[in-house]
Amino acid sequence: MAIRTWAWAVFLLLALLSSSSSCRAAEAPSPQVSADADLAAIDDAHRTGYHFQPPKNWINDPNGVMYYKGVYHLFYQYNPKGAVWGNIVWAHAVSTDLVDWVMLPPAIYPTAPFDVNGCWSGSATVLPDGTPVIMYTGIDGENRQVQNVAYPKDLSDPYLREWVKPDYNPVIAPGPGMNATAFRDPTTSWQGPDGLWRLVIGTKDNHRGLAMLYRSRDFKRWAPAGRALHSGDTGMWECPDFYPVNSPGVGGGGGGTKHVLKVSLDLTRFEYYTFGEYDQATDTYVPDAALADGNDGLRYDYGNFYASKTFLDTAKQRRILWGWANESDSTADDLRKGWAGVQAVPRKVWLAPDGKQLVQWPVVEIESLRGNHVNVTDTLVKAGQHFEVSGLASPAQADVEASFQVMDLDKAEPFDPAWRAADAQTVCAARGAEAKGGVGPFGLWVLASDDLKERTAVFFRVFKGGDGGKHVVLMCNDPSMSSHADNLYKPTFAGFVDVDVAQTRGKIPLRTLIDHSVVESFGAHGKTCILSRVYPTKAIGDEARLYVFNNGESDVKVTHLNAYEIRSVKITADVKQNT
Ligand code: DQQ
Repeated sequence: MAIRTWAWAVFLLLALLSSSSSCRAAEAPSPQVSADADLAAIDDAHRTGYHFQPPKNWINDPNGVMYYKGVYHLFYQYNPKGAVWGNIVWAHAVSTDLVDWVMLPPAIYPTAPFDVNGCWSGSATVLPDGTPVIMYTGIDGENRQVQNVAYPKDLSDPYLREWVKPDYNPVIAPGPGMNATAFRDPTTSWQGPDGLWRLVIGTKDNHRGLAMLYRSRDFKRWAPAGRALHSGDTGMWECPDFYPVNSPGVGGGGGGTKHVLKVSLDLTRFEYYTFGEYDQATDTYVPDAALADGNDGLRYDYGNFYASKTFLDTAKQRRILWGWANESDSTADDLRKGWAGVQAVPRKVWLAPDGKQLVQWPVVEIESLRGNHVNVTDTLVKAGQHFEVSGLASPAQADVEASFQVMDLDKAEPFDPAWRAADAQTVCAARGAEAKGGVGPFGLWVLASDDLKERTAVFFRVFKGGDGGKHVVLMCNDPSMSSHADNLYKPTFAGFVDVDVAQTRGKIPLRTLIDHSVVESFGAHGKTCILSRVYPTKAIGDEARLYVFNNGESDVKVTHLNAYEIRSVKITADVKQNT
């Protein structure tokens, strides 16, 4: 016993000596080491807790999203070799609840002449017998963009781990006169009354973006319809998506089905959609007359959200939308971080009851992540005031649902007629969160530091004198003060919100999902959505704060606000990989 005590004393002494020497080392680090360590900690603090991202490397478009045998599949564009775009394969993750994910090995990667230079975006179709088939763009040996099919190797595996590419690929190649380097991203297929399958592929003819229609009886031989389902003077159309939504019966009609066509614009990197009538017999699509193509078109999201894709969740009879959010930092930042790109939370999407636009909402499963919450009710925020919503352990990973009520709509400034031709982003850039107004800006400061020098504003402004004398509601995301770091892209994002504030007695609801470097907001119950990427240096982890602010002349009441902590999702490796 005595020897043991003695041995312990020697051990402790040695341990103390070694720890004090390592302490000394820690007290006087070389400035470079310390700066690197600080940067690494900040980089780590920007990784998301519940927005999907793999442990490392570059990701972009969601691909082939589907539901199969009780499992949700998310494939996505992935560079297995680094944090910049390149070496593109289809990475694969599965989930039973759209919340926790199992990471699987890449499902589709270059193996054959028809995809030797990359496996780009595409879609999944579940055939009537339950067999899923993937159609994706392969970059062939001549760098042409061709469309290939892949089938599961083992239909009894609900994870669909392995995929087989038949030798008869490619099944669609660019025809004579077509632009072979702009011919990609096939949609999910649909079957017409004649039994033929249809799909569209994004392409361009000079500056005209096109959704080219193809037909097939057997999913193997595809014939061009020789025309576009729709086109627009917008440059290349990437990642088209075409799907039906049920219309509840606008204007007293009996309801019916509208078809949505969404495209991603390569030139501007934003997406827009139209919806209208699709005649199955003639394969014609006519968007509703009120809906614009291009810059003035409706968007799923007025922020950082691209290459999106929907699928029908047959388990819950809902349509789910996935979209990619790129980084807004520099390539050098991404290389240092070792990762780039996240997916927005999956959103349910449907047609608004008034038939004027689509509405989106985070899938209800996300709410299972909610933990502790704080609540604010009927709290007046006077002109120029703000208050902190305290009590959450970390508002850097939170879900905030609030409703604001404008107390004096008469204070709304007139809508400048010069803004009529402008988009919301231009208006909001001219009148950012710091510019005092009549009604607004009011809303949230998220990912804010306690000295408020870092903060991202999500807010509304209300103007009067819009069309028909109605108020105009603008929703903005202003990241101009979001970070002390340099070399960040900090665009002000904005969308108009179709809410008649005179009817709602000045009430405008807002939900914001905060996830370290993601601020994803849903205005007016999902009518206007804005996702933004920000990189605070102080407002990270437990140091982040959440505030309500009002920089307008009219008082604003927070009629209710619930802020929830959100637990991190579980991202696990596939157990079968280790066996
Ligand atoms: N990303 C893919 C293309 C697609 C683009 C390549 C959109 O198939 O057009 O990674 O982000």
